[in-house]
Amino acid sequence: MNVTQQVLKSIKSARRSVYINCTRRFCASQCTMTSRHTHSKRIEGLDKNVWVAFTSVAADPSIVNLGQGYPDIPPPSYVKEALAKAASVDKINQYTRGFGHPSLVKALAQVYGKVYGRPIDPFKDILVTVGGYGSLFSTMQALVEEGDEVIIIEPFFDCYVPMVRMAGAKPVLIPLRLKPGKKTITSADWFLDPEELSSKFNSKTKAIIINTPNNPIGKIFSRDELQMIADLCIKHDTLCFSDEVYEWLIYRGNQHIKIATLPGMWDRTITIGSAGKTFSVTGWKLGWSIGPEHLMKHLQTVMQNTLYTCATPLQEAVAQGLNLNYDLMGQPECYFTSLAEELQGKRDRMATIMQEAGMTPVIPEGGYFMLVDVTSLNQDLSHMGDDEAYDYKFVKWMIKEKKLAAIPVTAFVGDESKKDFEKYIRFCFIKQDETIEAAGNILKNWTKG
Ligand code: IK2
Repeated sequence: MNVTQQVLKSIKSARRSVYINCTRRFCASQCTMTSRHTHSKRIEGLDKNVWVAFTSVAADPSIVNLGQGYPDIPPPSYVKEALAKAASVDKINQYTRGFGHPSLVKALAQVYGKVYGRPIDPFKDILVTVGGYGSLFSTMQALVEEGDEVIIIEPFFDCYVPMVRMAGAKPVLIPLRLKPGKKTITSADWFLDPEELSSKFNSKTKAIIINTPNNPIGKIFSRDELQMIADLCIKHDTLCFSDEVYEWLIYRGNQHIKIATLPGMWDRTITIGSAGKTFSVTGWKLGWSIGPEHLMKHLQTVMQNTLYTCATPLQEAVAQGLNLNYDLMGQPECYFTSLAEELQGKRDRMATIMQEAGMTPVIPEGGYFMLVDVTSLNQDLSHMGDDEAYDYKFVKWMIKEKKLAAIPVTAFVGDESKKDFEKYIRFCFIKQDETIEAAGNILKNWTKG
């Protein structure tokens, strides 16, 4: 065979294998696509997703689902009523201002002006997007680029790493470490080593992402910890992306501090919020970024060229919910604080259930998740092979055999930290008391057996 024949043969065989892949994946009949159309480099290796993998169980009513973080308690009736009313007004069913419906950005500016203790410009300092996800995405796309490094604290909300990668940058991971030798573990026992953190900053560092209260641990970063992070941001002239979607869910004895309020930080911080988490309406998928105009204008550029605008009736209803609660701030009826009061009892009940079942919970200071160490159950899962982390196998086994769903915690860490987190699973406790008790019964019978 001469060279030309060899080249033709290899092209033919490459085409054949692409054809086979294509027909398997998407084409019902004949496919003439070449391999350069399979996927873009920016999504290489990002095809696995814990929510896609584990949320299908939610559809099975026989499973007690303490997995994905959404409430099964009802949202406040006034936001539902506001939505129905908004949808009955013809004008509100049409496009609105791209960067945020005027009544919503004004309401946000009012509420957060009070929280930050500084005026927030509704039209320049705020961008309304599709959920906290949309805020994170527009932040990364607008401010992070090829060659940059972005520091991410483990365990982290799982989309940070793919979003940094999709922006062409390198995620640099640093784990929270557990103080040794404590009997009752709270999320405050997980800490950042200052020297280790400092070693992660260099001239390529574009930003650090923090999440307080943290998902999945529930850690609320203290003022000292935030100051340490702020000092490093200022020293290395980096940005801070602060994911605060659980900002209102703070349990007694704790305080949520916005890093953007520390000296020198407003100018370099984008803070991410979520209507879904604020009003227990996760299906509404409305969120916002707040920050200085010189950064926000770039996020707005991303928005105007991608999604353009968000659903008007939803924005109107959230605006009304915010205005109503603005007037109640500081009073027990205010939903921003009353929800945390309600959840405090659920958190404590959940911790008791886990302890009675012989497991070690990490008591969260905020948010609506609880990590549980399942080591003491000694569940042998060797029959499930060893190509997955223990927590993945444990949760899959628990869903199948015990009809109880949780989320494996190694979904929230990088490869190097998997060994340190694979004995933890995450339970969500923004659930009706009956749901929590149903989980308790499963655990009681299981450990008795
Ligand atoms: N940031 C964090 C820290 C989140 O937890 C979420 C919501 N995800 O929760 C699902 C789960 O962990 O089970 C978001 C951002 C995204 O918020 P939104 O739902 O408003 O897009």
